[in-house]
Amino acid sequence: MQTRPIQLLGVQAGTGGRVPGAQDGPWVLRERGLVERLAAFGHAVEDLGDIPGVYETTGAVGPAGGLNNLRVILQCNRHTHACVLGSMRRRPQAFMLIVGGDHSLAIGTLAGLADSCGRLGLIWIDAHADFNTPATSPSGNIHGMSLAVACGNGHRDLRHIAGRDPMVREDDVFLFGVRDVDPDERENLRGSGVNVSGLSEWRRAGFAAAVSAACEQLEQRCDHIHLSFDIDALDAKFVPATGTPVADGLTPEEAMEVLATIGRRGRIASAEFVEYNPILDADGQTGELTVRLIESLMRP
Ligand SMILES: [Mn+2]
Repeated sequence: MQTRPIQLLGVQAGTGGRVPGAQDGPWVLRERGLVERLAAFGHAVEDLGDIPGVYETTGAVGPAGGLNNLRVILQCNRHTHACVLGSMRRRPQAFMLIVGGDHSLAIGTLAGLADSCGRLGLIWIDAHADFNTPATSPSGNIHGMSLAVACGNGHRDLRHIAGRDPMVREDDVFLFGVRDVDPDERENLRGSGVNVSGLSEWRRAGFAAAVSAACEQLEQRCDHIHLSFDIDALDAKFVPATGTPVADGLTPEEAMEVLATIGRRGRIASAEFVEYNPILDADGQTGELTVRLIESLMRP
């Protein structure tokens, strides 16, 4: 990736999943020198600070739904939407880098991008499809619904954080690395236009080659390309400090090659790295790996 201005935003989303702790991800990644390490590459980093993940919402009106922590997640994503939208308008040439936080935060980032960037192209790398709706989710956890919401399927209040519904066209979404999908979620995915590569299929196609081909398609028809990277795309043994680890995933080397490939193509304009949970990270290994993954994307 060419050296360029970076707008860094932390989102302290921690109530989208079953295991609390991801809300501390942004500040632990900063403690590991994230800002300094990106600046050492020659990027001019503007640190926008963190969007809070917890709000006093007992006075708020509106249904709690069947969704866990819906009100607080709405608040967090509305603020994320406003911050991403404002940042993109103010510095349209800067790279927008978001660190989480659990994957529910993608609703706010994609909402902000959808309202500021024209036609959105999305590369989503994850062990899960995050394509549940309130009707199909076994848990009610919103971090498993964020891609569905962005594609226009899900709770109305979440969808309408953006002025555009859907935020992204299904055929402009490339989902890589999926290997843990709920039964009814699989039906949602089958009926959608999302381009899906399960982990084994992705391996057969070549990790870097397949992602490069997806980028090439998006470059031809989209105005802005965004990467949403869930660290549980990596094999569980390499990322113990994540809320929903899954076996048989990427090795760190494979993940870094994929990220370097996306960075080298040059058209990527924003990215988020999510689901790092420092409370589970006693030895700091997953935190260090997360910073190294970000470095792989951003290295000039
Ligand atoms: Mn995810």
